[in-house]
Amino acid sequence: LPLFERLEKRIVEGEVNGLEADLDAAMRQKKPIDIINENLLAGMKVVGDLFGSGQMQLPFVLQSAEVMKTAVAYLEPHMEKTDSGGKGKLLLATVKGDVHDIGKNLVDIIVSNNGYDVVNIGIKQPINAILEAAEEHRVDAIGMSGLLVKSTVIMKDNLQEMNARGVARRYPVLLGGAALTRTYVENDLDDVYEGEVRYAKDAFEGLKLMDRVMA
Ligand code: B1M
Repeated sequence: LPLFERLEKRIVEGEVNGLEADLDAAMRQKKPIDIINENLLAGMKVVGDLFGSGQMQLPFVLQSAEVMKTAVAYLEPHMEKTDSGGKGKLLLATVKGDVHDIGKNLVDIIVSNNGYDVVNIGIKQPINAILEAAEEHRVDAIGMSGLLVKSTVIMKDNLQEMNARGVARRYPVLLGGAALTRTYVENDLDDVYEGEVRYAKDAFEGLKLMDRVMA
């Protein structure tokens, strides 16, 4: 198989042997971020479709996710970075009950490579933990990720809880993840939250929103 098709297939098949050599070869032809967006994520999409249609079992999905993570970690040091940090601080968490973190961690990479400080507190984070960390680190915005349909409900609950605690105007909120839609966030959730809530379809939109929050 040609190099880029082989990379996509490595994600689908969860095949890590020879991955680094392929990534080295790929980096001679395109930027690491383009390899992620154009090839590795294409592989994850196939995995999602196969799993969704019952043609792939969960342990294999996990294996694919591990290869994806290994690949991103290998590419990360080669990505372009602005050398100055300190543009602002973003807290990132995957919401309660949800373990999906590949997207959140991509947001972390893109946003922190572009001059922001990121406090990434991981997966399955209840609103208490999110707000405690936000307070402790004095963040400028809170980013929540979640891929399950039920996570979209949790996000709504979280926003309501932030209203109730009187912190909505203090924290602009960025939301992302496959189960969300722009309309749901910009219409429904915008009506719920007393502060600013925005939808990011990908990590780059997350960065753009951070730029807007800090402007
Ligand atoms: Co899960 N899973 N999974 N899974 N999994 C989905 C989400 C699913 C759509 C698959 C399917 O059925 N086709 C489905 C959800 C269905 C639903 O809710 N209606 C599903 C299911 C059902 C489950 C389990 C319930 C399965 C089970 O146990 N029976 C279980 C849930 C566990 C839990 O959370 N409690 C489960 C488990 C897993 C694994 C552990 C095996 C693994 C996750 C490993 C990991 O993340 N460490 C996994 C995977 C890999 C997937 C799919 C196949 C791929 C997800 C992914 O990493 N995509 C996924 C299929 C799909 O999404 N269509 C699926 C790549 C990633 C880069 O995309 O995270 O969307 P994404 O991020 C994007 C944007 O959304 C955005 O930026 C990224 C791109 O730049 N973005 C943000 C994301 N967060 C953002 C935050 C921002 C801004 C942008 O600002 C804050």
